Amino acid sequence: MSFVQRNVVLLVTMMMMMCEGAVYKVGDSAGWTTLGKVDYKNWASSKNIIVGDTIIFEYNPQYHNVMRVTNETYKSCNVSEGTPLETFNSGNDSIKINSYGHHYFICGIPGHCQEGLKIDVNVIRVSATKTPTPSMDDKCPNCSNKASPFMASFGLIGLAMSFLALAA
Ligand SMILES: *[C@@H]1O[C@H](CO)[C@@H](O)[C@H](O)[C@H]1NC(C)=O
Ligand SMILES: *[C@@H]1O[C@H](CO)[C@@H](O)[C@H](O)[C@H]1NC(C)=O
Ligand SMILES: *[C@@H]1O[C@H](CO)[C@@H](O)[C@H](O)[C@H]1NC(C)=O
Ligand SMILES: [Cu+2]
Repeated sequence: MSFVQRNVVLLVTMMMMMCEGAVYKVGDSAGWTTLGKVDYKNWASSKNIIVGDTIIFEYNPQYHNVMRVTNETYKSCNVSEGTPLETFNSGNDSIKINSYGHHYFICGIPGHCQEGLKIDVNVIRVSATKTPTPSMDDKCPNCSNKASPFMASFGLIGLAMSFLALAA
Protein backbone atom coordinates (compact mmCIF):
# COMPACT_ATOMS: atom_id res chain seq x y z
CA MET A 1 0.00 0.00 0.00
CA SER A 2 1.26 3.45 -0.84
CA PHE A 3 1.50 6.26 1.66
CA VAL A 4 -1.50 7.96 0.05
CA GLN A 5 -3.64 4.83 0.13
CA ARG A 6 -2.83 4.27 3.77
CA ASN A 7 -3.96 7.79 4.55
CA VAL A 8 -7.21 7.30 2.66
CA VAL A 9 -7.91 4.14 4.64
CA LEU A 10 -7.17 5.97 7.86
CA LEU A 11 -9.47 8.85 6.96
CA VAL A 12 -12.32 6.60 5.89
CA THR A 13 -11.98 4.66 9.15
CA MET A 14 -12.06 7.91 11.11
CA MET A 15 -15.16 9.03 9.23
CA MET A 16 -16.93 5.77 9.94
CA MET A 17 -16.12 6.05 13.62
CA MET A 18 -17.52 9.57 13.73
CA CYS A 19 -20.74 8.86 11.85
CA GLU A 20 -21.74 5.40 12.92
CA GLY A 21 -21.62 5.74 16.69
CA ALA A 22 -19.89 3.29 18.95
CA VAL A 23 -20.88 -0.35 19.34
CA TYR A 24 -20.84 -1.92 22.79
CA LYS A 25 -21.28 -5.59 23.57
CA VAL A 26 -23.28 -5.83 26.79
CA GLY A 27 -21.20 -7.53 29.47
CA ASP A 28 -18.13 -7.35 27.23
CA SER A 29 -16.67 -10.82 26.67
CA ALA A 30 -19.11 -12.45 29.09
CA GLY A 31 -22.14 -11.34 27.09
CA TRP A 32 -25.71 -11.59 28.40
CA THR A 33 -25.63 -14.36 30.96
CA THR A 34 -26.40 -15.38 34.53
CA LEU A 35 -23.02 -17.13 34.75
CA GLY A 36 -20.21 -15.28 36.47
CA LYS A 37 -22.58 -12.76 38.05
CA VAL A 38 -21.76 -9.91 35.73
CA ASP A 39 -22.70 -6.58 37.27
CA TYR A 40 -24.64 -5.05 34.39
CA LYS A 41 -25.44 -1.92 36.35
CA ASN A 42 -21.72 -1.34 36.72
CA TRP A 43 -21.09 -2.22 33.12
CA ALA A 44 -23.65 0.34 31.90
CA SER A 45 -22.33 3.14 34.07
CA SER A 46 -18.73 2.41 33.04
CA LYS A 47 -19.59 3.15 29.38
CA ASN A 48 -20.40 6.59 28.17
CA ILE A 49 -23.23 5.47 25.89
CA ILE A 50 -24.72 8.25 23.82
CA VAL A 51 -27.54 8.61 21.31
CA GLY A 52 -26.51 6.92 18.07
CA ASP A 53 -24.53 4.17 19.76
CA THR A 54 -25.49 0.52 19.43
CA ILE A 55 -25.56 -2.11 22.14
CA ILE A 56 -25.36 -5.80 21.28
CA PHE A 57 -26.83 -8.52 23.46
CA GLU A 58 -25.07 -11.81 22.78
CA TYR A 59 -26.39 -15.00 24.42
CA ASN A 60 -27.62 -18.51 23.74
CA PRO A 61 -31.27 -18.04 22.68
CA GLN A 62 -32.13 -21.42 24.22
CA TYR A 63 -31.52 -19.98 27.67
CA HIS A 64 -32.15 -16.25 27.52
CA ASN A 65 -33.89 -13.44 25.73
CA VAL A 66 -33.98 -9.65 25.92
CA MET A 67 -37.04 -7.60 26.78
CA ARG A 68 -37.17 -3.85 26.75
CA VAL A 69 -39.40 -2.97 29.67
CA THR A 70 -40.72 -0.08 31.74
CA ASN A 71 -38.96 1.22 34.84
CA GLU A 72 -41.61 -0.56 36.93
CA THR A 73 -40.93 -3.96 35.39
CA TYR A 74 -37.19 -3.37 35.59
CA LYS A 75 -37.55 -2.82 39.31
CA SER A 76 -40.01 -5.62 40.07
CA CYS A 77 -38.64 -8.16 37.56
CA ASN A 78 -42.28 -9.24 37.19
CA VAL A 79 -42.83 -9.72 33.46
CA SER A 80 -46.54 -10.49 33.93
CA GLU A 81 -47.11 -6.98 35.27
CA GLY A 82 -47.27 -5.58 31.77
CA THR A 83 -46.32 -6.50 28.26
CA PRO A 84 -42.70 -5.83 27.37
CA LEU A 85 -42.19 -2.84 25.11
CA GLU A 86 -40.10 -5.01 22.79
CA THR A 87 -38.80 -8.57 22.82
CA PHE A 88 -35.62 -9.82 21.18
CA ASN A 89 -34.54 -13.43 20.95
CA SER A 90 -32.05 -13.87 18.13
CA GLY A 91 -29.12 -14.42 20.50
CA ASN A 92 -27.28 -11.57 18.83
CA ASP A 93 -29.48 -8.53 19.08
CA SER A 94 -28.21 -5.14 17.96
CA ILE A 95 -30.18 -2.33 19.51
CA LYS A 96 -29.54 1.22 18.45
CA ILE A 97 -29.97 3.80 21.18
CA ASN A 98 -32.08 6.51 19.59
CA SER A 99 -33.14 8.62 22.54
CA TYR A 100 -32.06 10.13 25.82
CA GLY A 101 -33.09 8.77 29.17
CA HIS A 102 -33.30 5.30 30.65
CA HIS A 103 -33.45 2.20 28.49
CA TYR A 104 -34.40 -0.79 30.61
CA PHE A 105 -33.75 -4.36 29.50
CA ILE A 106 -34.25 -7.62 31.34
CA CYS A 107 -34.12 -11.31 30.53
CA GLY A 108 -37.70 -12.58 30.43
CA ILE A 109 -36.90 -16.15 31.45
CA PRO A 110 -38.37 -16.68 34.95
CA GLY A 111 -35.84 -16.01 37.68
CA HIS A 112 -33.09 -14.55 35.51
CA CYS A 113 -33.96 -10.90 36.09
CA GLN A 114 -34.01 -11.53 39.86
CA GLU A 115 -30.57 -13.10 39.51
CA GLY A 116 -29.31 -9.84 38.05
CA LEU A 117 -29.81 -10.29 34.31
CA LYS A 118 -31.12 -6.76 33.89
CA ILE A 119 -29.62 -3.53 32.67
CA ASP A 120 -30.44 0.16 32.83
CA VAL A 121 -28.75 2.07 30.04
CA ASN A 122 -29.10 5.68 31.08
CA VAL A 123 -28.23 8.12 28.31
CA ILE A 124 -27.80 11.54 29.80
CA ARG A 125 -28.32 14.56 27.61
CA VAL A 126 -25.06 16.28 28.41
CA SER A 127 -22.94 13.34 27.27
CA ALA A 128 -24.27 13.65 23.73
CA THR A 129 -22.68 17.05 23.15
CA LYS A 130 -19.21 15.59 22.83
CA THR A 131 -16.70 18.39 22.62
CA PRO A 132 -14.17 18.07 19.81
CA THR A 133 -10.93 16.44 20.83
CA PRO A 134 -8.11 18.86 21.70
CA SER A 135 -6.02 17.70 18.74
CA MET A 136 -8.82 18.71 16.38
CA ASP A 137 -9.16 22.04 18.13
CA ASP A 138 -5.51 22.78 17.47
CA LYS A 139 -5.79 22.07 13.78
CA CYS A 140 -9.11 23.81 13.36
CA PRO A 141 -9.24 26.79 15.71
CA ASN A 142 -12.07 28.67 13.97
CA CYS A 143 -14.55 25.94 13.32
CA SER A 144 -14.36 23.70 16.36
CA ASN A 145 -17.34 24.99 18.28
CA LYS A 146 -19.67 26.13 15.54
CA ALA A 147 -19.18 23.36 12.99
CA SER A 148 -21.77 20.62 13.34
CA PRO A 149 -20.58 17.00 13.38
CA PHE A 150 -22.11 16.70 9.91
CA MET A 151 -19.99 19.56 8.58
CA ALA A 152 -16.93 18.13 10.28
CA SER A 153 -17.37 14.78 8.59
CA PHE A 154 -18.10 16.55 5.32
CA GLY A 155 -14.73 18.20 5.63
CA LEU A 156 -13.13 14.81 6.18
CA ILE A 157 -14.93 13.40 3.14
CA GLY A 158 -13.53 16.30 1.12
CA LEU A 159 -10.08 15.57 2.46
CA ALA A 160 -10.43 11.89 1.61
CA MET A 161 -11.64 12.83 -1.87
CA SER A 162 -8.56 14.93 -2.52
CA PHE A 163 -6.35 12.08 -1.32
CA LEU A 164 -8.19 9.76 -3.70
CA ALA A 165 -7.74 12.27 -6.51
CA LEU A 166 -4.03 12.37 -5.76
CA ALA A 167 -3.87 8.57 -5.72
CA ALA A 168 -5.62 8.19 -9.06
C1 LIG B 1 -41.31 5.17 36.53
O1 LIG B 1 -41.37 6.30 35.67
C2 LIG B 1 -42.54 7.09 35.85
C3 LIG B 1 -42.58 8.13 34.75
O2 LIG B 1 -41.32 8.64 34.48
C4 LIG B 1 -42.51 7.68 37.25
O3 LIG B 1 -43.65 8.45 37.47
C5 LIG B 1 -42.46 6.53 38.27
O4 LIG B 1 -42.33 7.06 39.58
C6 LIG B 1 -41.30 5.61 37.99
N1 LIG B 1 -41.42 4.43 38.84
C7 LIG B 1 -40.40 3.86 39.44
C8 LIG B 1 -40.70 2.63 40.24
O5 LIG B 1 -39.26 4.30 39.37
C1 LIG C 1 -46.63 -10.16 39.07
O1 LIG C 1 -47.68 -9.36 38.56
C2 LIG C 1 -48.91 -10.03 38.44
C3 LIG C 1 -49.88 -9.09 37.74
O2 LIG C 1 -49.88 -7.80 38.32
C4 LIG C 1 -49.38 -10.44 39.84
O3 LIG C 1 -50.61 -11.15 39.76
C5 LIG C 1 -48.32 -11.33 40.48
O4 LIG C 1 -48.69 -11.64 41.81
C6 LIG C 1 -46.97 -10.63 40.47
N1 LIG C 1 -45.94 -11.58 40.90
C7 LIG C 1 -45.08 -11.28 41.87
C8 LIG C 1 -44.07 -12.34 42.19
O5 LIG C 1 -45.06 -10.19 42.43
C1 LIG D 1 -23.23 -10.75 16.10
O1 LIG D 1 -23.51 -9.74 15.16
C2 LIG D 1 -22.40 -8.92 14.87
C3 LIG D 1 -22.87 -7.86 13.90
O2 LIG D 1 -23.99 -7.21 14.37
C4 LIG D 1 -21.27 -9.76 14.30
O3 LIG D 1 -20.16 -8.93 14.09
C5 LIG D 1 -20.92 -10.86 15.28
O4 LIG D 1 -19.93 -11.70 14.72
C6 LIG D 1 -22.14 -11.67 15.63
N1 LIG D 1 -21.79 -12.65 16.65
C7 LIG D 1 -22.22 -13.90 16.62
C8 LIG D 1 -21.78 -14.79 17.75
O5 LIG D 1 -22.93 -14.34 15.73
CU1 LIG E 1 -32.10 -15.47 30.89
